[in-house]
Amino acid sequence: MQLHSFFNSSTSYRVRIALALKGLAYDTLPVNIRVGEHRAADYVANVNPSATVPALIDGDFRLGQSLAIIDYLDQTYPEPRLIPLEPAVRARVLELSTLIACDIHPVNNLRVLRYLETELQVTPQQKTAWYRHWVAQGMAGVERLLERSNHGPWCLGAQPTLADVSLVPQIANALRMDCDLSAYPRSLAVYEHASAHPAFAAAEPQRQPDYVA
Ligand SMILES: N[C@@H](CCC(=O)N[C@@H](CS)C(=O)NCC(=O)O)C(=O)O
Repeated sequence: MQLHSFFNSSTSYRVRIALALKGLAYDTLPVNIRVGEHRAADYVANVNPSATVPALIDGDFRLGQSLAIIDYLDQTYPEPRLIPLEPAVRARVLELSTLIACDIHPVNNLRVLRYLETELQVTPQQKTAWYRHWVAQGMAGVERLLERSNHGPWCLGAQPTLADVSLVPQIANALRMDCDLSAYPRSLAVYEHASAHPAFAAAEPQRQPDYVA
């Protein structure tokens, strides 16, 4: 398998964690989103019509959208399962994962931040305020979900799931942007626990071949 990935992309980070948890070997094909490689005509036409990273190549099969990729991996390589089968547990995992993937990540994505800067001409301070506002609002929701359902050490039980795979990159991004996360102790405890896990560590941005400091 091959993964079109950018080291600092949290959606690529999700897929890297899933691949590592499942012990699947893959080659990284770096796509530098800072210089717009994800919008190159060939990439959009032949790899990922969403014009984003990540994209997975498995033989002739090409797939974008991190949650769809992880679901595909879960169907094709079910051990360990990241999206549980039992309906109520599965729903809890998807509830937490989609809060991150659909509510927090999209409003703080690179293209949104660049639009704020270049089209709406907000100041750097306003851009940072925007970023931190949506992290705070979203992470408060994550923390409330964990207060209801988290008994540690992972988000929803004794094994990592898509919820952890989604949460860890989101927290890593928020820390990189100097967000104050002290109000989310359960989320931070999961993050600390995951950081010591080899699969989560292997997927970290600084361990990727395209990493630049
Ligand atoms: N919903 C998509 C989002 C993909 C996405 O937006 N990825 C970001 C990197 S984390 C990207 O390619 N950004 C490029 C841009 O915003 O121009 C997924 O989960 O794969």
